[in-house]
Amino acid sequence: MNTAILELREKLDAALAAAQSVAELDGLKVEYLGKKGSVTALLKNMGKLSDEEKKSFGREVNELKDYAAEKIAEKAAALAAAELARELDAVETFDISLPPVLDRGSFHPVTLVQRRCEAVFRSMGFQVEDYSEIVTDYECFESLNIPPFHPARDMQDTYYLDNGQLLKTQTSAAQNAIYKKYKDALINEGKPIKAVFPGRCFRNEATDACHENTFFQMEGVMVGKDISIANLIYSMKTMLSEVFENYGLKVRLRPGFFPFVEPGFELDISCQICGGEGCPSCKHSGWLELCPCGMIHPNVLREGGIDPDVYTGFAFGLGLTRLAMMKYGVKDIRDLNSGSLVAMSQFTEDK
Ligand code: FA5
Repeated sequence: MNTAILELREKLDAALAAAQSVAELDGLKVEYLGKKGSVTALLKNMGKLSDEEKKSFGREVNELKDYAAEKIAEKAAALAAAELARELDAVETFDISLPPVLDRGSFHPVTLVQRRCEAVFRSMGFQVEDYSEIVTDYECFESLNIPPFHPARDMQDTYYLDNGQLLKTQTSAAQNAIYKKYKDALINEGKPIKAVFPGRCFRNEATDACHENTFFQMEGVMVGKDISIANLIYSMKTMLSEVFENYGLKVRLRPGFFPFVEPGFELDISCQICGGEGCPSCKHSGWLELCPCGMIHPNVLREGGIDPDVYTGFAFGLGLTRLAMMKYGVKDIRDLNSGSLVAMSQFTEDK
């Protein structure tokens, strides 16, 4: 074989052995077999050869062309097969005879605790009411004995819409509508008003382990003749004992000021995370402020169309998100809004 042809063939063999990709092979095809490729370039030397030599040189060049085309195609097929094998290895194998795993998801811990509270209150004869998240200033403040510029508004800064409405800061915003809805049955039929209304609340405030700008409360009211603080304490203790399935649960009442109750209280429960010893979730006090409450202020009853000289009532505003923290041992309230499915799907009791 002609030395130049032999050298070129050896060079091609080495390049083919080193090639790792189809792109490299395409490059080799151009380099060897293209119009300006090395095999075609060999033919330029033909002029210097005798007729006899031309014949055998031409044949050897053609053989080299066929050899190059064949070897490049072979290598391309080998690379494609290796690539397919790699892809197949990467695909997870599965056994089609295994039973299917149906992940049905789970309720959010706040939903679980809300449902539980609703069930307890329903069992005590309360209606469960729904209310909007966008409310008027009248609903959220004025009807609750908080006139414009009242200092109590400072503690509940919120998000205002251009039309003057606002994202409700407290579920108390539904109180006035509830009184108006049920007052006729109270006055004409003597049916006490007993309702709870859970809802999402919004406040423009910095977040920490026990504060969020978006959280849930559950409001409750009972209005009738001779409703007293004893009714309030009984209802709260029953609900909390049922939720925590702890009938020796410790609660304490402290005086608390809210313009829409008189007298007003803060109902705290012993911290269920640290057992009352003090931790960041309870601000190291051993108690968690959970449920402000009190006897409904006469002005609020009157604004709802109910005569405070005839009827009395209690109201409470339970912190549902904090209740979920206590119930499920969630140490940081922000975890509840984190959207982490892994964290939230641990609470599957009511799937
Ligand atoms: C109120 O919102 C009153 N409307 C409650 C009320 C109703 C009093 C009826 C009297 C009669 P307060 O701002 O304290 O009160 O909030 C009530 C509960 O909501 C708190 O005890 C707490 O558990 C929860 N809460 C308040 N702010 C936040 C917050 N930023 N993050 C999480 N929970 C909160």
